[in-house]
Amino acid sequence: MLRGMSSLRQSWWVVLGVLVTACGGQAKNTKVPELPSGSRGDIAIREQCEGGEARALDANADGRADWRQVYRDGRLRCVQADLNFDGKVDVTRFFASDGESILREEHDFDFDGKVDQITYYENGEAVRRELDTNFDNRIDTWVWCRSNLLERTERDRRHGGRTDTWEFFNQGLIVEARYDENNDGEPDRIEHFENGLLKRIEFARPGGEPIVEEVPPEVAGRPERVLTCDGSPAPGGGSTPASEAPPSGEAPSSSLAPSQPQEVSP
Ligand SMILES: [Ca+2]
Ligand SMILES: [Ca+2]
Ligand SMILES: [Ca+2]
Ligand SMILES: [Ca+2]
Repeated sequence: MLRGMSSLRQSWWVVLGVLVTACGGQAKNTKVPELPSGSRGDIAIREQCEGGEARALDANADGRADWRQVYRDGRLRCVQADLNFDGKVDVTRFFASDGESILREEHDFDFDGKVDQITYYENGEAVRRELDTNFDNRIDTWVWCRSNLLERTERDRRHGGRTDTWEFFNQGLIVEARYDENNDGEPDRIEHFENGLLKRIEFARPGGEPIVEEVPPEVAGRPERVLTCDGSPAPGGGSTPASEAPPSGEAPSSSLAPSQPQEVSP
């Protein structure tokens, strides 16, 4: 059971890794992807991709635009890319009024025309991420990050339409996980970790003190690892908290720059 919880925690992260890998395929663009439900971001920003001065580019020189840039007052505010040349936008990047600072990025990893991940940036660093890990067009994982290390997550593990798991991290290493096992919207099982090892579990009891169960090291399973915001390997191997600040989270390098693009009419 304990190990089951541990593997559950890491399983969605493996999903993210698969998503990122899937993106590595190729890049065309006419249709803008749908946003999944459950996103907590400001969707007004999507207007940045409309109007303005649009430039369309043809990255694979097949005579069809697969790349679109939208400028306002001479500054770049939106880039849309069709990475697999199927006519649907797969990556959209939004920029602040300076035309350089990235604000938000949307990815459609499985090329079905629906956004699967939204990443929010502050000062060039990814600070928040929303994922639809099972591709049902509903966000099920909300992630908060600092210096590319996990800080906090909320997850809808059962894909029932509401949060049932809350996790808290210290420099990417889990310290507490709360689960709503009986599906009443409130956590009723709280796991406490020390140095990544499960130490104690509290079971909530209606109208009474929680039952606390100490977890002996021999049944605690393997220690959790440091988790990064972008799924990349943690600094220092990831088995202990990072002792120094890791490189700040850079924008995912989803090869947003077409090689030798040829301009075509928007
Ligand atoms: Ca596409
Ligand atoms: Ca999708
Ligand atoms: Ca989902
Ligand atoms: Ca509950």
